[in-house]
Amino acid sequence: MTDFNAMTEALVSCDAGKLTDLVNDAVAAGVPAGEILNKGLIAGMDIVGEKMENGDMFIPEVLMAAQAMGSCVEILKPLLGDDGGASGASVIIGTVKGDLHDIGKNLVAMMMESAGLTVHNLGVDISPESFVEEIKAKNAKIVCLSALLTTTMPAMKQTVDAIVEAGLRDQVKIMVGGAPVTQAFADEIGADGFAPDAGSASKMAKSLTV
Ligand code: B1M
Repeated sequence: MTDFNAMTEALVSCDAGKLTDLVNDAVAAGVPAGEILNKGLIAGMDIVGEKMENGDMFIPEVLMAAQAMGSCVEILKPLLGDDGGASGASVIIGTVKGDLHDIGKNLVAMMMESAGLTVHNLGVDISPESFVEEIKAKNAKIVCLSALLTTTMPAMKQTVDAIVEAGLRDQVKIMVGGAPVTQAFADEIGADGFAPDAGSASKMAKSLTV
């Protein structure tokens, strides 16, 4: 039986080598990639978050844990495929201005790519002006905004407002997500959709392109 606790422990202790071995072993044993992601990696990251909050882990260690998780997400990437069938519509995704968190945003991008969408991952700390420029440059049909900090949630509203001001609101659907984001917040800022995780974000993007 797969020992997900060993994975969370390896992640929390920033032991990238051990974590990679455990993930490879689980894959070889036929454990579904989504289960490895949720029960091993995301569960481990939640513990990292608690330790960070309590002052038991500091930024350099959290970064090491994040890098270890990122390497394992790369292993799981080809196995996390969706059922395809999307239109190939152009999607831009980025973490909003002031926010450097990208693991969840990259997972969302990956799931959307697997679902057949053409995803342009802009990165982190993306200003409202850059989102507007990229909508035009990539002829985007969906704009995805990610935020992990309560302090950067207002940048989501600023981005929606900038899209309205640029006269592009009717051309794009706007989706928002990230740990502190809620459906109520999405409604409040005038987004078209909120998804709590990468899987549902991918499904929602597909439904918005129909
Ligand atoms: Co940061 N951090 N961090 N951090 N960090 C959190 C978010 C925090 C909750 C930790 C804590 O205190 N418990 C806290 C935020 C508190 C708050 O605002 N309420 C916090 C803080 C305070 C900070 C700093 C301010 C710390 C400091 O400097 N004093 C600082 C801010 C830097 C900045 O952004 N300007 C900071 C820095 C960092 C690191 C750089 C060290 C690192 C990020 C590395 C990286 O991303 N490359 C980091 C990390 C790793 C975390 C935690 C531990 C993990 C985040 C993560 O990757 N989770 C996090 C605690 C936690 O979340 N438990 C924490 C795993 C990931 C798969 O989940 O990102 O939620 P998540 O994504 C999910 C969903 O949210 C959703 O799907 C994803 C997959 O299912 N989703 C979407 C995400 N985007 C979506 C978009 C969608 C739809 C769904 O549609 C468009």
